[in-house]
Amino acid sequence: MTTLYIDKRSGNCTKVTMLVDYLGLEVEIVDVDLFNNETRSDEFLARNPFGKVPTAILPCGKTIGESNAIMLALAGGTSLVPLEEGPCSELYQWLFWEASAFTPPLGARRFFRRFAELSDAEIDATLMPRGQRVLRHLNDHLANNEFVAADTLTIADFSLYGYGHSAHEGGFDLDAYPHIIRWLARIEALAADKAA
Ligand SMILES: N[C@@H](CCC(=O)N[C@@H](CS)C(=O)NCC(=O)O)C(=O)O
Repeated sequence: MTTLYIDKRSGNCTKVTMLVDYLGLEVEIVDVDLFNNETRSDEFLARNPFGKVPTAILPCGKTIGESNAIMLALAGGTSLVPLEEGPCSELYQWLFWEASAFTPPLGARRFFRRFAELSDAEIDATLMPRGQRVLRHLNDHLANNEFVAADTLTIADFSLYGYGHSAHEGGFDLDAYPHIIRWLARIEALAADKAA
């Protein structure tokens, strides 16, 4: 069985728990309180020196961090990880883009507004245009694509859902991105179908 260390308030953890629910995987959940510095405890750092959630202990006994790496491990071999096209698969591109470009501005603004309770004037002013740029990019892509990385649902959809669905908590107006709104609803409907 897989053990998952998560804080439910984290969008990076949401990606993984959504996937686990979608696949109906049996996992042991260990709650970690980010805001109580539990990711910085000696015990946690001994397990994952990156000091971040999500962290997973996989059935092989290996411990890994990084939400996208965990999803690749949990969903490998399923239709959610379509790598049949080999180097022409777009999956990795979207997973790397999510971690390097999409989530940093959206996650940071959400953290500063919702959890640190900073006013807009106190938040790094570059985050809003950076966030708007990545939302525009995703919205444009979804204008012609039902899913992010393939013709069907993949882990890239879960990955971008993590901070896409909560972008409004960072002060982003999702009404400006109608294709993202429709895509979020599509992912939620597929997840709800599986749960039913
Ligand atoms: N790129 C990583 C980011 C993980 C991350 O930043 N996790 C945050 C919560 S969203 C965390 O654990 N922060 C605690 C800390 O830095 O002490 C992933 O996708 O898993």
